[in-house]
Amino acid sequence: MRASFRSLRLFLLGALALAGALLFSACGTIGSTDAVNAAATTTTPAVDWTPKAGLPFREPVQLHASNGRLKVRLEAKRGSIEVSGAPVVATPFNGRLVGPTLHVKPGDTIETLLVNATDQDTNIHFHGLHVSPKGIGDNVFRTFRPGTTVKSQVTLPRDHPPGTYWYHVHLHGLTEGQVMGGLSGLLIVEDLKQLLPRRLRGIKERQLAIRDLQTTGGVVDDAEQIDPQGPTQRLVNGLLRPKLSLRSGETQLWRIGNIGSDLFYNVALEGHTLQVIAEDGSPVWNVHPASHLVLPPGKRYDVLVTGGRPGSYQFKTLRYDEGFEAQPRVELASVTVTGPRATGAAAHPAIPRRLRTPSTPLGKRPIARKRTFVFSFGTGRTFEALINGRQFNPDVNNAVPILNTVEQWTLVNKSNEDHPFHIHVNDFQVVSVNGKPFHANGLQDVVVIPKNGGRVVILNPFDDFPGHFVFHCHILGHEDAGMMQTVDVIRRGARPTPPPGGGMAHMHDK
Ligand SMILES: [Cu+2]
Repeated sequence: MRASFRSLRLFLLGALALAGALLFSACGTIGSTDAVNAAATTTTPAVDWTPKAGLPFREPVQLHASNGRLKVRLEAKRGSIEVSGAPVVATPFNGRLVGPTLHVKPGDTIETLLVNATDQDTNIHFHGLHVSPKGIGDNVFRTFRPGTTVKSQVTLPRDHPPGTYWYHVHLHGLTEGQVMGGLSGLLIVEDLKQLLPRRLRGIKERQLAIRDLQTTGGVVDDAEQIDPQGPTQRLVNGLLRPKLSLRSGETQLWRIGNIGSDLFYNVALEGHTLQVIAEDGSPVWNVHPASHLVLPPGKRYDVLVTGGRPGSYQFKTLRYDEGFEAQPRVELASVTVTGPRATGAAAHPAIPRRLRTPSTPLGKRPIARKRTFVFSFGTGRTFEALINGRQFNPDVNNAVPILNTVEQWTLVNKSNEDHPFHIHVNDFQVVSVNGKPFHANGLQDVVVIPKNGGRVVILNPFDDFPGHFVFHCHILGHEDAGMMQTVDVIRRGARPTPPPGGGMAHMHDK
C-alpha cells in the first residue's frame, strides 16, 4: 500500500526523462561526474537504463576478515554506476549496486567506517547478527550526518550461528529509498559447511543477492517513495537474468538473500529441489526439501542444490499474493546443468537429514511474559503504518523485557497486506500460525504475519545483550511510515532508560 500521488509523479518524471534524453542526445554523451551530479540533484535523468540480460553470473566484491577482524570502508555516494551492463545514477556503497560481501567467523569483530558522502542522514544495521545494540554497536538509534565518517563495531560471540546475513542502512523515514539506492549487501558468518558431512564440506558456494531496481529514466530516485507496483527490474547480484551453471550430479551451496527494500520473492529452480540447511543464518534442526521458498524483504535461505539432468532451467520467482498487491512470476537467472554426470568428490547426491546444529528449541524455557502487537494501516489522508495503533516514536520504549528471559509474542495483522516481522539482536521461534501449531525447523529473524487477520505466535529470547533495539515490518516503506517499535532489554532489577541519543536526531530536527 502506498500513497497514490506516486503514479502521477512518475508520469511527470517520465515526461521529464523523455525531454532530458532528447536534450542530452543533442548535446552528446555525458561523461563528466559534474554532469552526472547535476543531473542527479535536479532529478533530470542522465541516461536511460536498459540492463543487459544474460550476462555471466558474478558475485559481489568479497571481503574477508583476517586475524579475527574485518575492517571495511563503506562509502555511500551518489554517482553514475554500471548495473547489468548499463549506466544508472544511484547512491550505493563503494560504487556498486550490491555492496561488498563481508565474511567473518564466529568470534570475529567487524569494524565499519561508513563514509556518508550523501546529502541525507543515514546509519547501519547488521541484520540478524546476535551482537550488542549499544554504543557504536548494532545501534540504529544513531544518526550519521552528511559529510561525516562514522565507525561501527560489533563482535560476534564465539558460538554465533553460521549462515547468511546482510547489512543495510536503517535510518527511520529514509530506509526504503536508501536501500533502493544501493545501501545493502550480504554478510556471511563462515563455517556453515562444517555442519555438513565431510564429503560435502568442499562444495562450491554461490551467493544470490536478490533485489529490484526502479529507476526513472536511469536515475534511482532514492529521496522519494518507491512504487512497489510500478515497473521494476528484479536482479541477482545486480544482474538481469545472469547465466550460471552446475554439473549434473554436482551439489552446490546457494546463499539466497532478499536484500531489497519492499518486494517479496517466491523462488524456485525448475526441475530441482532446494534442500534448506539454514534459514535467516540459523542452521536448521532438520534439513528439508522445498520446491519453492518465500523470501520477504530481509529473508535468507542457505540451500543445497544438486544438478539434475543436463539442460537449461529457469531460476525464477513465482507469483506471490501479498494481499494489497501480487508479485508476478519472473525469471531471475538462467541455470545450465552440464553433463556428463559428475563423479568423485564433486558428486554428492546424498543430502544429510540433520546437521550438527548449535541452536536448541526454546520451548523448554519458561515464558516470562506475554505481549500482543497488532499491525495495521491508518485511515487518514497520509499513509500511516501502525503497531498497536501508533507510528514509531523514537522516545518511547514499547517493550521492556528482562535480560535472559523468553517472552511469548502474538503478532496480529489487521490489514489487507502481509507484513514480514523482524526483530534485531535475537532470533525467535515460531510456535503457531493462524492458530495452527507450527513445527519450527530452527530459529529465524523474519516471519510473515499473514494478511487479513493473520496471527503468528513466537517465542522471543532476550539473551546476552541488554540495550535498546527495534522490531518492525521489513517492507521498508511500511517501516518508514511508522511500523516499528522499540525494545529496551534490561537486567533484572534495573530501570529502563530512554532510547539512546534522545531518540533519533533527525526526527527531532523536523
Ligand atoms: Cu508491512
